[in-house]
Amino acid sequence: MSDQRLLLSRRGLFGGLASAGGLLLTGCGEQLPPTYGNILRMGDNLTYTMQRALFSPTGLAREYDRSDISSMPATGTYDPSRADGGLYDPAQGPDYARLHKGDFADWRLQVEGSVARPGSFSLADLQRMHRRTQITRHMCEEGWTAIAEWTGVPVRSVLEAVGIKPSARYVEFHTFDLMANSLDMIDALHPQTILAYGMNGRNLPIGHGAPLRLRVERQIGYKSVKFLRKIVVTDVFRDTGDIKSGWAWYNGI
Ligand SMILES: Nc1nc2c(c(=O)[nH]1)N[C@H]1C(S)=C(S)[C@@H](COP(=O)(O)O)O[C@H]1N2
Ligand SMILES: [Mo]
Repeated sequence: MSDQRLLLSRRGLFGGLASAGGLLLTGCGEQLPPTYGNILRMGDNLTYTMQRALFSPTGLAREYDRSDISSMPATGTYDPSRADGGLYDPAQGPDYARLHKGDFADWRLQVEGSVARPGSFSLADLQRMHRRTQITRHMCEEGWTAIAEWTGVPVRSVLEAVGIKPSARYVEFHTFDLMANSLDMIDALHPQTILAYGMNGRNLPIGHGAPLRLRVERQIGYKSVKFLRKIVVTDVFRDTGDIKSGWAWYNGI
């Protein structure tokens, strides 16, 4: 409890009123995942509750040495502008093609929802912010794992820059393909949850999510969405696609 209070009440995070009531996990009821009650997602109840009970909210996923870096396949969508690859979105694919052609100079990350100062960030803006590099193991739900080095800005720093409102509970990540995802504040504010623009010391390659992808090191691979275009902070949980397509919303590792 006191850990969470510390984690969530740091300077600068709130752009609205001082009360943090909406963010604190108070009592057992709040330890249930937002998917509670969905019969198809009963497993979430156990994994979410157990993980939250067993692990500190700030506990770090293991980090590796440079010598541990392995090859990593680009999977799922490998280029959102290609109609034949992965989860192509006809509404976003052409935009992605145009931005890619311009070396992402015109790309912006929109940040909106329950925030005091909605706005957008260019790649250069994000690269000027707090930077974190981490070498971690990616674990895909299909069974393979790979180790890579990721460099980016903590989601926390971006949320501090826009100021989340005290009622804010979830952070949604929207992409240039048909993939989207959301995190609760514990995972969104975790120090290893970063928006990565670098991989293994270079710019993030297209196949791995250029120009910006999420890295959520304490959850399974599909939560680390690639090709980001928009972040929406919400007060209530909305299914961004996991549940209607049969996946768990919470999948801690
Ligand atoms: N936008 C988007 N993000 C995505 C995917 C995708 O198809 N589209 N695939 C997910 C899955 S299942 C995995 S395992 C990882 C793969 O990351 P990689 O292509 O960098 O190996 O990205 C995840 N993020
Ligand atoms: Mo995956």
